[in-house]
Amino acid sequence: MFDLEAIRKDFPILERTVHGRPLVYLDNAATTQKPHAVIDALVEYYEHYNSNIHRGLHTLAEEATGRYEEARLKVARFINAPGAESIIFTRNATESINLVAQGWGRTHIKAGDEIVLTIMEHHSNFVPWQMLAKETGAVLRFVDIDDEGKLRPEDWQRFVGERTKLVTLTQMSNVLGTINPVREIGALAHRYGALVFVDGAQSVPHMPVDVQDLDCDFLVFSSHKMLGPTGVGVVYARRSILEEMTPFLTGGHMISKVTLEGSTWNDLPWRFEAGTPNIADVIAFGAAIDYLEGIGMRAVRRHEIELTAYALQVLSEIPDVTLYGPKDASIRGAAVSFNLSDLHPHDVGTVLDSYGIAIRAGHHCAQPLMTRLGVVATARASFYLYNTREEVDALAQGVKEAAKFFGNVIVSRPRAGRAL
Ligand code: C6P
Repeated sequence: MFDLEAIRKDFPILERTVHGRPLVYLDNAATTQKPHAVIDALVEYYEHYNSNIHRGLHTLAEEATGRYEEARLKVARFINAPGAESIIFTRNATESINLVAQGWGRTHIKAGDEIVLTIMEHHSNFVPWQMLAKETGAVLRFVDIDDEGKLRPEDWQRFVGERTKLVTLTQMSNVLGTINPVREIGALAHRYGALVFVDGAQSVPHMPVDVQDLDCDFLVFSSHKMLGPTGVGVVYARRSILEEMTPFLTGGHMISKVTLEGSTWNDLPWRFEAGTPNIADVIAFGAAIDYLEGIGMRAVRRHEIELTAYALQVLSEIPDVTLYGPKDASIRGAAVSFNLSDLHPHDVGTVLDSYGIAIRAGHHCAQPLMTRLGVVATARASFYLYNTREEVDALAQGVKEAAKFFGNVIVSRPRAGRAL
């Protein structure tokens, strides 16, 4: 059963106040709060078995190694990866993308090859490929969106073809909330022998994701966006692809043998984890996955659909609010971007903060998308499993207060903004 009151009690930070008001935390697409179970796992590691892993033979080292590798198994099960050797720990989703762009891209992408992306990509799933294209002479092709912020099948069907070597796209937009048809696009890419890279930074925390069902070649995401600590990212890749990839970082721990003439690499997945890893945070990430599995990802998704539908409804009733992204909450995620007349979203965010409401305002690391929308920035509220309808009401009330506060400067609908 989805017991919202009990869930909220698991998150100590939700008890705090901001500017004398209860915290309303609606910045979950940036990072999420942590339950006691995750915080306790960190403390337990440092108080009871702090040790380096894979190196020592003593009890502490064995305990830490066991728990670290157990977290890898949990991650593999969570996304239904065929084996734990397909799971590599990095620092964040951004590093995960760079690992693939460098480790796979540099050896497999040649001049004239095409990499297909979408206009809604986060900079982290854009800049590494842009760099790779510059280095190799490959061509980037961007699939556009329709008026509701969705990809049009006729567009990606037109863009994917004989020259495509990689299709890389987000499964859920951090700005529009759009959920992309990754399986269908991937099937087309595979027909042309291209690989499929999925940015799951926003999808994996919020909905069931099964890499075998998606039939993707790579999937990346971050622990901190799914109740886990900062400093842990994940690469999932098919084993056969990992076998052929070059290590991104080299040095200790990732080698098999080092001589003056050269080095050979460790087995998978350790070949891609150079140096002492982020042991405590990986173990606590395992606790975050246990927590999410205890609630159930279907239940998380159901709750977010309800909240998003409600948020879209109440925000759309406020005069001068422009909403971006699909209108139907059942086909989108819980990141809701909006603008209030032609106010700068930073001003809206500042007023909301004075009521204890945390949202994000800015370009959300998606400047090409902002350009496409004809805006420089948006305000964004993003929900998670612990958010309530009352918090959505507080958001709507705060936006109305912002409208009142800046009343004198609100003269019309946004000049630059193009509603999606
Ligand atoms: N988006 C947001 O507020 P990192 O920072 O490496 O953990 O995740 C990068 C990233 C990659 N892809 C998508 C779709 C993302 O949303 C993010 C992070 C945050 O929207 C911080 S900019």
